[in-house]
Amino acid sequence: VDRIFFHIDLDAFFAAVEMADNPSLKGKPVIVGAALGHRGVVSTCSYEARKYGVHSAQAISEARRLCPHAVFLPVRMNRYAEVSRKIMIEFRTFTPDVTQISIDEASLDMTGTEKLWGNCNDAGAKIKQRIQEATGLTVSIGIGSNRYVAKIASGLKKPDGLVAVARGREAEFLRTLPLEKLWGAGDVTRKALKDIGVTTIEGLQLISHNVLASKFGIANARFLHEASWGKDPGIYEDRCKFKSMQGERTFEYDTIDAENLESTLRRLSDEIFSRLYDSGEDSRTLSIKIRFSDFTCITRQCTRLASYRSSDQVFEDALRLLKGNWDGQRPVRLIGLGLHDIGLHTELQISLFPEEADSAEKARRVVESIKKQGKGKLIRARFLEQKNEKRR
Ligand code: TTP
Ligand code: MG
Repeated sequence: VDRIFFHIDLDAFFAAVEMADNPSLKGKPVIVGAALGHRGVVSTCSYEARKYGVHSAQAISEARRLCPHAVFLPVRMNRYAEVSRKIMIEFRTFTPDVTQISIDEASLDMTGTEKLWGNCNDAGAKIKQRIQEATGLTVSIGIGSNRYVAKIASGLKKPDGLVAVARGREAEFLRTLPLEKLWGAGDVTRKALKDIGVTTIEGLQLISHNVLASKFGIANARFLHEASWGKDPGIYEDRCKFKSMQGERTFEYDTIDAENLESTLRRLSDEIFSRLYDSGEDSRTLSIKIRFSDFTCITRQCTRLASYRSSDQVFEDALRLLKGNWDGQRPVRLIGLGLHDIGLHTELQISLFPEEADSAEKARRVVESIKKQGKGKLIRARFLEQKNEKRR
């Protein structure tokens, strides 16, 4: 099949969130970064501020010199993360195949969605409208037959851009761009390319593979060559390979105390699920690891139909695996818990269980918000009970 990818990047993300939250800032140069009077750098700035030469990673003092009348704001990372999560959820209503690249950027596989959303211009317009309605923010979209071309296209008409590269025109599209736009080739690479007489993307397309390889090594040469022809050198491949999150505890003394093992698994479940939740990604595969006193080790895993939505679900499966694989006799030295195949790939299943997802998600949010307000540590009721019992 002919595949189609959308690369979406928010415009002036942190600054745009500040402006959406405080409309009186609209139209003004807004600079988000290190707090007033502190040394540090600009995280980002509104497009109004960019006219004065302000940009990300610049010293705040320099930004202040270039644009003294700008509104300077500190970074509110929790708020941006919250908006980011909301945006990623909206993206997933357009396709289940969303690869989050950074806090404000995602690569969407939109293959086969024409019947739902129309041609790519229509689909792009719908995504823009949806994000605008949900958050008040604008996005720039690049569309292409692979993730690499889509990524490059997304940056060409910022802000509020939409650039679609026609299938079969990838190499031609790349040729029209200056070498600086070749994603993955930074200053150092460009300088080295200049040494061998390459100053344009067309030059890179035409140079002999051997010359390139002798300068950069085979792998880098392949990257540059493919990129210059508008083929995806696999820029997000490592993200598509599914990740794991794991934790483990080694006991001070080898133990056969079932309650101890259980409460350790409980804590590991909370810890790992919390990390998964923060990542905004999903998993439906769990494993436990048990290392016995003689150092032999077993791992067991299970896979659910739908993604884990709460640490209770994680604990439930972990406990079942423990009970099925430990006789209660062999002393345990270490216990571990892992979630696997982590990605953004199980969203379709979530909508099969809307109520379950909703209530677990809500409970989770309450816990998170209490944690953030610093209202003391939330302790599970059963731990309190245990403590009380011991006191009695
Ligand atoms: P970008 O997408 O690179 O920048 P942007 O969204 O502000 O502007 P645009 O995409 O329209 O060019 O980065 C996303 C956010 O990441 C940005 O809003 C702030 C943060 N960031 C930093 O904190 N430091 C940096 O050096 C960069 C580049 C970004
Ligand atoms: Mg951005």
